[in-house]
Amino acid sequence: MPFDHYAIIESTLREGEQFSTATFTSGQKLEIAGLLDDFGVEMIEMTSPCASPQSEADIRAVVGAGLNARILTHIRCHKGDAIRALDTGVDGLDIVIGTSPKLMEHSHGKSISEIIDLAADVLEFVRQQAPNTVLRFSTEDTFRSRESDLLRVYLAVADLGMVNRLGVADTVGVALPQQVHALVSQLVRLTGLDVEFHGHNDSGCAVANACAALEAGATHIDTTVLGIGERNGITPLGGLIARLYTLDRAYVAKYNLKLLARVDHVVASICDLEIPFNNYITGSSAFIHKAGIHAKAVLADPATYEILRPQDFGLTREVAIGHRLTGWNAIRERAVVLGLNLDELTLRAVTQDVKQRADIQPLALHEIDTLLMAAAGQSA
Ligand code: HCA
Ligand code: CU
Repeated sequence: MPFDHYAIIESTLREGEQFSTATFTSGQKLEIAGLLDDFGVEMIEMTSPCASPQSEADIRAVVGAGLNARILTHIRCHKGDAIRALDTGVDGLDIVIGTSPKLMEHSHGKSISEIIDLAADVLEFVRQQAPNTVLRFSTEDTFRSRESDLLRVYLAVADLGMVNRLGVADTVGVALPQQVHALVSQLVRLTGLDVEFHGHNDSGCAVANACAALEAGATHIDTTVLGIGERNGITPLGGLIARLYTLDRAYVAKYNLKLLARVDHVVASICDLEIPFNNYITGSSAFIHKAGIHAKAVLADPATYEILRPQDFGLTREVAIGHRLTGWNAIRERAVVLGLNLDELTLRAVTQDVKQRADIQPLALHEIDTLLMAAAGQSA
């Protein structure tokens, strides 16, 4: 099964650093890397050492932290970048070059033949310098590149026999799951190499596209915490986990799921963000049930309306009862919690009272408690 053998390349410390409000201090990078390692991601990708002196020092610090996760850095297809990257002691290099007509014209100005020659030159050089370093070659803006150009580049790179992994990048978040599936399947079939998927979320398909990539045989998925990255970011770590968990909990059993909320909160706070209310798993409303019909069923069996079990993530569900959509089963549950033994008629009467009051303004829990206790006093 494709989902049995995949690895997460966690790029909060690379793609995530490209998010508008992200500027990580060295201490914060070590904290985030440590948390991600405890969570169990297989690889952590860091900003190129060529970005700034601190970026280079931070890679060395994270490499020196002795984590289980392999540490990668992300560089241009450039010998000078590769020399500096190898010198930091990272386990792998993620090399990228644009292949779409737009990036060929405005990013580096090279033709496809020149890209292939450059890739051969750089990859052969890196392989000579570092026979054991894990090497990945990716095209940037893959899904706006011409298919014939992509195949020329990927097949030429695969033929060199120098790289461990090919990467495909939906740089502008334009790809559909079917397109991702078709390209990844083709690369797996034609090259037999590991394939990595990196997907932006501009049009809301980043999680679906990552899932499609895995279905097609991709071995590595790029994520960031909360999905932070350029513009509105990439596949979020929690979103990928939610997607795979709902296919089969076994697919994410290798991760320490109870740490996800902490990871999300730490990165949100460092970036001065609120976790969105509708965030996968850790959003404030992810496990709140409201309508009476939902509340009744969830109280009987949470699986009626819950595909993710909050307790697996160290979280709890909430049944909201102080609103006009409430039902008497939910009110009864509250009475039971309070140790009140009320008959159905009384509970229904309290429920009607709550609905009427909530038409004006939702009630806080303590207000419902007061109504329930008053009803208990009267019926005693
Ligand atoms: C970017 C580069 C990149 C690279 C992805 C990769 C993208 O535009 O900043 O190397 O897999 O989205 O193409 O993040
Ligand atoms: Cu990106």
